[in-house]
Amino acid sequence: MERTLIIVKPDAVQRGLTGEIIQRFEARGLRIVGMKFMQVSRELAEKHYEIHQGKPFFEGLVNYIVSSPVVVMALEGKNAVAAARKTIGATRPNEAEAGTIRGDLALEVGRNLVHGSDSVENGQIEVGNFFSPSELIAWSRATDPWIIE
Ligand code: DAT
Ligand code: MG
Repeated sequence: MERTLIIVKPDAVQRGLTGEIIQRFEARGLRIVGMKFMQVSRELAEKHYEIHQGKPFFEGLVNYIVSSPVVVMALEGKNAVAAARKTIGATRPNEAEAGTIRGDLALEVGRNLVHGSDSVENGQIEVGNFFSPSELIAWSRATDPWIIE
C-alpha cells in the first residue's frame, strides 16, 4: 500500500493548527500508520531536503524545520502521495487553491505549514528516514470498506 510522509511543520504546531491539519488527512480517508511529536535534528533536516541543497533558500528552509518541534505522520492509502499533495495545495500558498491546507491557512512559501512526499518512491524513503520499523503499525479500520471500494 502506498505511503507518504507528512510533516506538520513548526509554524503549524506553534499556531495551534496541528489538530486541524491531521483532521483534514483523516477525513480524506488516509490511514495513519505512524505518528510522533519530535524535534528534527539538523542532520535529518539536511537529509530530508537534500534535493534542495545549493538553492538560495536551502539554509532558511533547514533553519525553519529545526526551529521548533513538528508532528510527523506516515499515511497509507490508495494514491496516498497524490491525494495528500492535493489536500496540502501548491508550494506557494498564494498560488494554492482555496480548500487546501495552504490555500486556507497560509500566506508565504517559507511558512507553508506542511510537507508531503512528492512521489511514491520518495514516500517510502522519507517514511524510512523518520520512522523506525517498530514505530509503524499495520492495522485495518472498521471504516475501511466505506472508504476503499
Ligand atoms: P513542497 O513542500 O510543496 O514539496 P518543494 O519540495 O519544491 O515544495 O520545496 C520544499 C520547501 O522549500 C517548500 O515547502 C518551501 C521551500 N521552498 C521551495 N521553493 C522555495 C522558494 N523559491 N523560496 C523559498 N522557499 C522555497
Ligand atoms: Mg517537496
